[in-house]
Amino acid sequence: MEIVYLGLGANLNAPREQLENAVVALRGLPHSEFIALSHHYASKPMGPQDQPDYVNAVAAIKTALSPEQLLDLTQKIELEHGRVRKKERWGPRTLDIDILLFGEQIINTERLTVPHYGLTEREFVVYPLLEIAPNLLLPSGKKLNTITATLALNELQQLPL
Ligand code: A4P
Ligand code: MG
Repeated sequence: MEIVYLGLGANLNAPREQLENAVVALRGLPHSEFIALSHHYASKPMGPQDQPDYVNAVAAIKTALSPEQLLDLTQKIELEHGRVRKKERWGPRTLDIDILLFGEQIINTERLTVPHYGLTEREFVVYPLLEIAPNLLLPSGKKLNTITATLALNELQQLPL
């Protein structure tokens, strides 16, 4: 079993409900155990600014699935939640699930880059991740909590449960 951290984001169609539904679906993943969930965080859009603010969260699971099997299932969850894949990069979405970390694995295939390429630069990933894994070591050996000194909050706001 590997510990996997998943980044969740939504900015359309009642984003907080999208995240809650995503968590229900993640709790039902086969060969996996749901272990932790951060608060929801309101965040300013990265990328095009003419889109609503996002709600982001990070979840942790333990899984015996392979990275590709997990990606198949998280993409299925995205689709079931009405996500329409658009051409515009970083455009609005009902639900986005990113595989942030998969144990200590470093993966570079056509379908998967793990650790997720934006992990350490995105305040809406780093702060919720630190909430559930304050002592996390990245596969590079770097401690995640050393990054916050240089990572602007950019109006990130923890939302009440
Ligand atoms: N893929 C590769 N590595 C991974 C991984 N570690 N996890 C591939 C998940 N998928 C991975 O993803 C495109 C392809 O990436 C997939 O087919 C998969 O094989 P996608 O979800 O279809 O495309 P995308 O999400 O539109 O593109 P991208 O570049 O992944 O966008 P991001 O980085 O997810 O950013 N602002 C705020 N405040 N909060 C947000 O959550 N999110 C985005 C999207 C933009 N702005 C945001 C937020
Ligand atoms: Mg994505």
